[in-house]
Amino acid sequence: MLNKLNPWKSQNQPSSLSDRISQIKSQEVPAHIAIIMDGNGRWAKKRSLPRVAGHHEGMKVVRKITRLANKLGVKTLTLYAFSTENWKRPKMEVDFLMKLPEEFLGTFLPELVEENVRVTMIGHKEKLPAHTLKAIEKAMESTKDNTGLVLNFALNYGSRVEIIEAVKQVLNDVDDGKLDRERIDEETFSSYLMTSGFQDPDLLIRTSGEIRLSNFMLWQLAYTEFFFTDVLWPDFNEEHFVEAVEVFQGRQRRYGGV
Ligand code: V07
Repeated sequence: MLNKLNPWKSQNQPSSLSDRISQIKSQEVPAHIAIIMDGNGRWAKKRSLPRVAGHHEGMKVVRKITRLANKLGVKTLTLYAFSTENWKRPKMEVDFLMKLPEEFLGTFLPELVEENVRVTMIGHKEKLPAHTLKAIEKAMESTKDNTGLVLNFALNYGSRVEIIEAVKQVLNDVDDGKLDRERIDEETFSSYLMTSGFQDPDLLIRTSGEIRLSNFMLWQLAYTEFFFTDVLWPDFNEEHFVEAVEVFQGRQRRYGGV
């Protein structure tokens, strides 16, 4: 690729990751990136390992990508960690997954605090085990005043239920006279969703070759750019993330003029 920043650099030489990062930062960086982190089970199967080994490896990738997103100046990173459908998996797998937030935060929370990252969550808290919720609430509390990257975990999240709950709340507020039905527009309705206060994602990444949304942020993704890759989430690295952002910026340039 042509190196626009440094004309002295050989143009046949591949750009280093740090060059690509500087290049990205000199352009418009997607403010909100959402990721469907798929392919952990398949990664494990390929290695004859139990599925949970894939989930554990996937958790390490979350750290790497969080650091990089923060470095790039991304404002919000939403990660789909557990869907409402995932309860149907074997109990031992669900139990393992529900321990990952504690493990992740047990070692990574000090760095998140240090790096000015704010931890948030969307999804239904009620069904989560107490130990899981406790760890997440501690992280949210100790990072609530941070002003850097917002690291938003979607946990026990499903978009259709989110929309139905929002409709019910809108109806309640209309019945109670708190909301004028004529004032219901896109912005008002958005404020009833779990993502109230977040801007819509600019870029959605889904790993592992599946080309579908799987009930993730259906309303919020209406105008989002999609990046699908065959790479399995545990194999997803800094280069892959940088590539997704480069592709996003390329698309912005192409229709940016009109
Ligand atoms: C989970 C690892 C990533 C791949 C996808 C499935 C498995 C990090 C968290 C997490 C959640 C909340 C929080 C801090 C960390 C997590 C689950 C699964 C359920 F505050 N990774 N990860 N939670 N996986």
